[in-house]
Amino acid sequence: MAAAVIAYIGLGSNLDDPVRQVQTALVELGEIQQSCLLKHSSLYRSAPMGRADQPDYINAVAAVETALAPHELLSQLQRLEARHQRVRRERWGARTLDLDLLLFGAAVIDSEQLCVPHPGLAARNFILIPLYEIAPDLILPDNRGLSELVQGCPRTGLQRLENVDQPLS
Ligand code: PH2
Ligand code: MG
Ligand code: MG
Repeated sequence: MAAAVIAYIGLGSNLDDPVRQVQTALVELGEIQQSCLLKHSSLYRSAPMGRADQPDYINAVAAVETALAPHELLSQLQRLEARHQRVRRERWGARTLDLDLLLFGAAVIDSEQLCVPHPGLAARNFILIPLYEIAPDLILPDNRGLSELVQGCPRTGLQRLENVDQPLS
């Protein structure tokens, strides 16, 4: 693979057997062209952010090494979402699979289609805690250490799942 970078991807699902949605998506991330799945976190159950009248989410974070450009990776992620019959109904509403490009190496991108680092990263425990599990020494493009962010992050509503298959282990 030429000039590869490490991208971190947040996975989330709260519809149609969310554990299976996330497990399948982890395997599919490893099948993206010019990319390989390096690591993934445990699966976590998390209380919904946004509307409270929706099921809990299953969340995880994956590290993917890729030679794709950021927008190419984004379109691969959108293809996978579509394969999971993701229908975009409303912002922060229930979904079968959400794949968010959280970080792309040290890149800072602010385009119409893509904002990296993901704007919600520093404020969401269901991203920070799984990310910390696989990349405790990570430094964000703005030079903040992930460990600092995790220290100030409440664990409220977040539970690591112990007894489910973890595709890479
Ligand atoms: N994603 C959302 C809206 N709310 N809540 C949790 N706990 N986890 C998510 O992944 C999530 C959410 C929209 O992307
Ligand atoms: Mg999201
Ligand atoms: Mg999304």
